[in-house]
Amino acid sequence: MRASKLALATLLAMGCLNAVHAADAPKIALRASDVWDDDYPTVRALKNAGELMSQRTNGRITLKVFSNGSLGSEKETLEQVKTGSLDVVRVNISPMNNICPETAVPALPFLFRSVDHLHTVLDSKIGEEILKTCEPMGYVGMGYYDSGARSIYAKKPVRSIADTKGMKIRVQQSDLWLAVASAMGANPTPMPLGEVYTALKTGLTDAAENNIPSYENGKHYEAVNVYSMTEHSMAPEVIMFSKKKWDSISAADQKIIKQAFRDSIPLNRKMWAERENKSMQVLLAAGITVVKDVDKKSFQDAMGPVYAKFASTDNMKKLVKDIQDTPDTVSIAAAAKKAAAPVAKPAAKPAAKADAKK
Ligand code: GTR
Repeated sequence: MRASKLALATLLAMGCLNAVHAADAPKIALRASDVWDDDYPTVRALKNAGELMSQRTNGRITLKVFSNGSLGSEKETLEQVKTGSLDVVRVNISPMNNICPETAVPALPFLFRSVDHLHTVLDSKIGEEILKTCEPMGYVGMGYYDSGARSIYAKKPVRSIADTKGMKIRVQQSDLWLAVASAMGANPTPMPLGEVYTALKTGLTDAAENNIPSYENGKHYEAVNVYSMTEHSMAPEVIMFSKKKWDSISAADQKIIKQAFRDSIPLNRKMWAERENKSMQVLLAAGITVVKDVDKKSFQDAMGPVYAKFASTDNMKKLVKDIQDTPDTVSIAAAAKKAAAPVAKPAAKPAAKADAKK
């Protein structure tokens, strides 16, 4: 015992402990799930996180990404993550709402004023605090990916809340979304993403709501061809790690894994912005009608009951207020990039012109 303590002390003194740790550290082969295909910004970012983990550990920690929902729907894969049969899942924050109620806050309608506002909040301690509330439920939040703004699509234009009255609309599997659609006067049907195309095609629902890339990539535009820019929610995507698995990983490896996910966020944001543009081009080329003159205020004014029900506890009210009070500054990553960028030289004064005038 004394001898091994002595050996440890010697190793510490020689600075060899890291080398010993690396040699002894176990191989970790992680599995992740995503409902979208390999080209989608969330899947590409997950793969990037995997590459970073692998590079930083000489291939000791790996992440295999199962795309296209091959391991199940978001609800099903969240269950697998809880039991530990799956390590990581990337989902929209909405299917988490019934699991850890604070996650309903960033999905609340008309909460974020801009993408900058959203990024600033998610990058701040508010974003971290919301993720932390899921740990007792079996999920360790690794961070957020972009999901843009969600709008309604149907066979007819939606210009104000009068147009959603009685509309059969598909919503995500979350009580918050049932309440949002009901507040719009619509009849909501919750279902997984994989069933939306058929529901729209067969008329089981008249409408759905999602961001531009989902409307395009899910081919939902083939069934209903009017996209109305209600932009009623900016519910972000989240990456959730199985708490069961997490607790079996050393603190040093946890740090590497979490950092790799964090470092994949700027790439995700860049790819997301590009994808929104690309998807819009595809939709316009397909002859989709995009309605921009939406009376958003008519929707916003109806959301009081949703806030009353879902921002009900003191903590949730505080989160809402803290978010509203957060200024629309650029996100931490963008600010750092801006700070590092060379300052542009001021344009030369038009001295000659002034002189000529004299
Ligand atoms: C998308 C999101 C998916 C899924 C989907 C939905 O924006 O990327 O993960 O949650 O919305 O509406 O089911």
